Amino acid sequence: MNAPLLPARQDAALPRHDWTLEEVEALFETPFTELVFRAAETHRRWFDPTELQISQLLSVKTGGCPENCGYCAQSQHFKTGVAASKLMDAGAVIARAREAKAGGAQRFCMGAAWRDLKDRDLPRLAAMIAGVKALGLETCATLGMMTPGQAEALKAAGLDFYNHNLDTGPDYYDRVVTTRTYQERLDTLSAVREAGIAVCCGGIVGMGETRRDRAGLLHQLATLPAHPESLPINDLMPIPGTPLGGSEPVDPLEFVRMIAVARLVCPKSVVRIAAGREHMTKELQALCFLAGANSIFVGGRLLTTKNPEPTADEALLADLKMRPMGSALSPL
Ligand code: SAM
Ligand code: DTB
Ligand code: SF4
Repeated sequence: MNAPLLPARQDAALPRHDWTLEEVEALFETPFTELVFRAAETHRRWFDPTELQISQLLSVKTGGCPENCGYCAQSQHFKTGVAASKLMDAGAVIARAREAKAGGAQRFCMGAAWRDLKDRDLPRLAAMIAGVKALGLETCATLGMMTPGQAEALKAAGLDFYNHNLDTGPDYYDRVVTTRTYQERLDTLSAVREAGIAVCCGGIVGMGETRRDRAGLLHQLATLPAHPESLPINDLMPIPGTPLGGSEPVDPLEFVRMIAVARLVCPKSVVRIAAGREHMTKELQALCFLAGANSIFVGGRLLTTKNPEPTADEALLADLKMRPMGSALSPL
């Protein structure tokens, strides 16, 4: 009999697309030290565990969104005090991207509070994307739903990544947002993938969902035809005035479990601690990095909420002796 190509433990780190929900739930039930160890092992199989992918966000069109996502400061359905503004000029966005690059960002993510993309905005978005790309940054956008033709236009402009989150498991989705369906999210993700843009897709914990719902989200991601290149896990930033503004915080160890299971079911994805680092200790973030997280947002602000100050993140990376990774654009 031929010897296996890889020792058994490394075989376990190979990407699979046939996960069952029960298998994903079982990972969540694994004793904590065992789960984190297995996730760390898988992390090392595909990445240098001392490296972090560094992204920075800018809200290029804030507020007034017609969707009713129960967590969001920018929905026009809720009184959150966020003023609506128009789409920024390309030049102003490019200037902010230049600052982000000087601050150490590798990827610049442009977010708009839209239900969907309108063709009339494509020329300005294309100019923005091309200008940011020309600075030597990876480009990412999150602009709501889009059609295959719109995705192709953004790809032609130089878009590297598109962020479009499934947010939670399919069974909990209707409790969070009712103005669009899970299938519409999946359709946009296919348009992004078909256009040759890398997919950034993840979700949020802390919205009152169960562990099964969290497993449901990761099961959806792990059974996509291709795993997302970027997988953001957001810890809910509770926004007063939204239906989820009074949600109970998630146990920090449960957040670590979410990161570890994401690493195990999507082994080659870059897993980001997205929103919520503002409320996390450095010890919790270090545990997340040990459990397989290898990306953060930097820059003091997310879209409408706070992120750690750059000096705090510089200190965090120095304390942990971690450093920025090279491009995360290699195909899965
Ligand atoms: N409108 C577009 C959309 O919904 O796809 C793009 C912007 S939207 C703000 C991007 C993602 O940010 C959401 O899908 C959600 O996962 C995350 N997000 C929004 N508000 C959040 C909050 N208060 N806490 C944590 N994550 C949040
Ligand atoms: C993602 O998963 N998280 C980012 C980005 N993709 C667009 C957004 C976080 C938003 C946090 C709440 C706010 O700042 O309004
Ligand atoms: Fe609009 Fe996106 Fe906020 Fe939902 S998450 S309300 S789609 S900006």
